[in-house]
This record gives sequence, C-alpha cells and structure tokens, in this order.
Amino acid sequence: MPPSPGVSGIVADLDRLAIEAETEIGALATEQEIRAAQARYLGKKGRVSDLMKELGRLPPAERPAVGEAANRAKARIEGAVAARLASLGEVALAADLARTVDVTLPGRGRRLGTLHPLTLVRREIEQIFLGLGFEVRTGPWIETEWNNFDALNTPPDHPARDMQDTFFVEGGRILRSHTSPVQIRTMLAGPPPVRIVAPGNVFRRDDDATHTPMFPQLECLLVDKGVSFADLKGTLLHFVQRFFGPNLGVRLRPSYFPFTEPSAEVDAACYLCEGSGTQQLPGGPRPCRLCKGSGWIEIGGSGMVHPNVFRAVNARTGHDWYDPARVSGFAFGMGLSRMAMLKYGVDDLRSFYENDVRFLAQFR
Ligand code: 2NL
Repeated sequence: MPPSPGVSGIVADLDRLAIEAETEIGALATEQEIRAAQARYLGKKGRVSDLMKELGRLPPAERPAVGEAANRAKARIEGAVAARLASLGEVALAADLARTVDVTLPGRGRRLGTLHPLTLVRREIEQIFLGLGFEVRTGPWIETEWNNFDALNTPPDHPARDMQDTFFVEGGRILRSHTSPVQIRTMLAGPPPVRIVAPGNVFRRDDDATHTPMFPQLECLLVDKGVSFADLKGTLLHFVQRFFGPNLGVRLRPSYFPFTEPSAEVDAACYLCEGSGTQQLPGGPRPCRLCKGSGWIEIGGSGMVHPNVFRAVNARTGHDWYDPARVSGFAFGMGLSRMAMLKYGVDDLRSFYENDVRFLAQFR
C-alpha cells in the first residue's frame, strides 16, 4: 500500500492549485480561453479531480477536511472564472460605449435649379430701368389688331399685317407681334407722364436658324412734356453702359418704323474690342470676332413717338391727354435673346429653347 498522501499535503496542494488557477485565469483575454482553463481545472479529468483521486486513500475520518478544501478550491476557481468573464464583458461594453458614430455626415445635396438666361437678362434690364424711375408693365399675348397695329400708325395694307407675318386666332384677334400694345393700353388707361418698360413674349410667323416663332422682347416708352431725341440718346447710353460696360458709346442710324418719327437703329460700341473693331492676337491684329470689325453691335430700334400714335389714343379715349402739341415721347425696343447672346457669348439662338440642362445650368 503506497503511503497516504496525508491530509495537510492534499489541502495544501488544493490551495496552491486555486492560487495558480486564479493567477492564470486573471490574465486570460477571451471567453474561449477562460472556458478552456475552467475545464482544465474543474472538468471531469481536470486537475482538481486528479487531486481528489487521492481521497480514497485517506482514512475516512480525514476525508471531510479534504472535501472542504476541494470545495473551497472549486469555489475560488469558479469565482476567478466568473470575475474574469465579468471584467471582459465590462471591457467589451466600455469599448462599445466608447465607439463614436459620425451622425454629422453631410446630407445628400439638393441640387437647385437655375434661372433661364433669358430670365436673367430680362431681370437685369428691368433693374436698370427701374433705377431710372420706369415701371415694368405686362399685357396679354392675344391682342386686338387695333392695339397691335392700328393704334401704332400701321395701316391695314401694311405687310406686317399679312397672314404670312402674323398669327391670327379665332374671334379676329392676333398673337401680338411686339409688346407695343402694352404701351397703348397704358396710354389708354391714363394721362402722361408715362415711363414704362414692357417685357414679354411676342409672336411672328418666322422659323429658321435665326428666327423662332415666339421670342421675348422688351420695349421702353417715355411720354411727358418736352421729351427730346437727346433724352432718348441719354437713356440708351445709360442702358448700354450699365448692361455692357462703362465708357461704351451709342450710335443712332436713321431708320424707319411706322410708329416713330424720326426713327433710328441703335448700336452699342462693341464691348469685346471696346469699339476699336480689332482683336489683338499673338499673330497680330484681327477683325473683332463679335462685331466683325465694325466696332459696333446692333441692339434694337428706336425713335420719337409718331403723332399719329397719340392721335389714335386720344380718339379712342375721347380725352386730349396725349396732345402732340403739348407732349412728346420716345420709344425703343430690343430682342432679349439677342441681348442674352451678346452678353453670354451664345452663338446659336436655338440653345435658349432646347431645354438642355448642360447648357442652362451654366447661367446663374
Ligand atoms: C425693334 C424696334 C421699336 C418702338 C419699338 C413704340 C411703341 C409705341 C410707340 C412708338 Cl407705343 N414706338 N415702340 C419704337 C421703335 C422701335 O422696336 O427693333 N424692336 C426689337
């Protein structure tokens, strides 16, 4: 019979084992490692069980003391397992809580649309005239022949009144061929002074590379006592210098319109070559590509309101508000697409009407 290990020997072994297990388990980093260690110490073939095999060789009276020591060791090891698992859980929780989620990520951008270049040009021109004390007035697209032609000294046999040139709609009305009916309506509604600009779409039976059947224009009318041709030229000069650039001149060339006398075509000094007509290039001077070498660009037509326009208005209202002997006025008109082409360097009129966002998004 092998010698009994003795109570004190086994109890001391169990206590040492418990300390060893506590130290080992306390240093483990994963649950898996802790469970493996737990099995190694406490499993059926674990180290505590190994020591307990000695139990049968002890005298029965000594067994309870060893059993107590074994239970103490098991409890300490279980305690070490539980403590280590708990502390690992806390570390994981702390790590979870410390994790930052960036909720400040910028939102997906909302792409704003842009104003149409013709709208931009119209608004800019309106602002210039508002600054001079003019009002902005608009009117209907469907007009009477009287407002569009008769009141404007344009007789029934004038070519503009032909079916080839103007759109006729039901009820004897027409699509206005210029915005002048807005000025006629304004004069019919009240006495001078009148200082207005009338922007809006107008319609003519034209459709080719340089004409669209609908196009926007803007006309200006000023009627008061003592209005002269110098006022017309001064107003045009102010407009050109505000719209195209300071120090640019204006040129008036004799022309003809039924509703003005005298009448003039309006040129602005070319803003690209500043009126010189030449473009400085590395290879030497060349004719300016915008004004084609003339130094001038045509921007519209103008004149002093024809007395017959005033007479037609008076005849319709029965008032003598617009007596040609007491008041005078100037008027001028321009195409807004032409203004936009010049201002933004657009070379094809049709770009304004094709609704291609790649083109339109360039203006703001
Ligand atoms: C052009 C020329 C013009 C007018 C428009 C006008 C209006 C009244 C009386 C007299 Cl109510 N005239 N408007 C005058 C001269 C020229 O337009 O080339 N437009 C694009």
